Amino acid sequence: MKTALITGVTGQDGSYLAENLLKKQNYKHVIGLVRRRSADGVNRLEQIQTHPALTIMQGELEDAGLLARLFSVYRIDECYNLAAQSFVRYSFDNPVATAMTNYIGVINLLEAIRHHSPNTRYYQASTSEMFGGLTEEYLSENHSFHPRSPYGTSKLAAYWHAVNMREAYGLFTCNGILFNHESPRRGSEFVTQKIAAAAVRFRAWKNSGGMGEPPVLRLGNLEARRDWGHAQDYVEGMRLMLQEEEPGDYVLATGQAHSVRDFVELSFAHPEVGVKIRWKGEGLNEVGSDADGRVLVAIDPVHYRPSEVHVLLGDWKKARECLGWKPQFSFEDMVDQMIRAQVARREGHGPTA
Ligand code: NAP
Ligand code: G4F
Repeated sequence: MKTALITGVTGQDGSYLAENLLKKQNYKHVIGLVRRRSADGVNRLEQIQTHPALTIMQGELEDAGLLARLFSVYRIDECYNLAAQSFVRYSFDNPVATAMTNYIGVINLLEAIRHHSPNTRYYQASTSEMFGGLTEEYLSENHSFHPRSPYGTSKLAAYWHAVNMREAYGLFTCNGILFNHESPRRGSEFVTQKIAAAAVRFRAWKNSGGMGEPPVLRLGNLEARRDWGHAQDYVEGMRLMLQEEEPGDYVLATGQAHSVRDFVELSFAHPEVGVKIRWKGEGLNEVGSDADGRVLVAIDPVHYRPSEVHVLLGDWKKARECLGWKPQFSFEDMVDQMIRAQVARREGHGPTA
């Protein structure tokens, strides 16, 4: 019977991972690290908040002393480090805060493990952003890195720190190099959730009689392509990595890329929304309209990034062969789930996150 610590438990992945572990027979205790908020920040834990095997502890990755105490007091078998400043756009304006959580926080955690609990198995939430998106190739664990944002550089530093602790001190550290994964619990500023919310906002406008102008979805780069999977599949992959005999680094991806434009078209074409988007114009002047010529999508350069990650496409062969991992949700299933969850939320009968 194991004890697991999840940092970032209030996030998209952390909440799914906590549910995943609590459903398994062999976890007697799941500890979730939560940072203090001025308002309630545990919406995504609605379904498990009162589970007897879940303990919520307050703390942040920047607090080395707290982490040391945590690993001295509890016998933690597995540590999943999912806490991060995870929004790429924000990292350009806030590089130091991003590095403090995403890199220094990882040093703090691994020092606590090294000194107080060297047998703890450690999962590091690494990312396809480390590759930088300058090539159309399928990206595997062996591909070189070229991060294109302060977020990417902070995550790459953390990646190498986890590898170094494995090589220097024999710690059981794994990097999950995860490509984008989404779900109804995705944060509202990420492009997929932003699009799903906008499509459903348009549906509400239409259903209430369509008076005045429809709401406009303002986006940045429509041509960016991502290998989008479903978060519930990916948290299972994280768990599997820590069950292996030897530590290692694994890509989790689907092997299919879609553009932001594809995501818009599919979301608005969803049966709940029912609009075929027609594109007109170029660059900053491009707009997406409905059959009556009403503008529903426009470009706002504020969403462009100083340097863009153009395309990410993952090769997940190692995860398939070594972990037996395989994504279960298709891209279309995921979009469908996100739209339906937005509809339920808007109509007041869905989970709040
Ligand atoms: P998310 O929804 O943004 O969740 C991030 C979590 O980290 C939240 O619980 C957040 O707390 C917590 N956190 C932030 N700063 C913290 C700090 N200083 N101390 C303690 N906790 C802190 O992210 P996600 O999508 O679940 O992603 C999970 C991890 O995987 C992240 O490390 C992310 O960088 C990485 N990743 C994500 C993807 C993806 O596509 N989702 C792909 C590759 C890698 P609050 O709730 O208080 O904000
Ligand atoms: O949804 P995004 O903000 O996700 P991004 O930057 O790919 O990062 C996510 O995935 C990473 C894994 O590769 C994680 F490590 C990271 O933590 C995070 O979860 O943007 C996706 C793409 C970008 O190319 C962006 O330029 O969508 C483009 N985009 C176009 N318009 C937009 C918008 N992104 C956002 N957030 N908002 C827009 O209006």
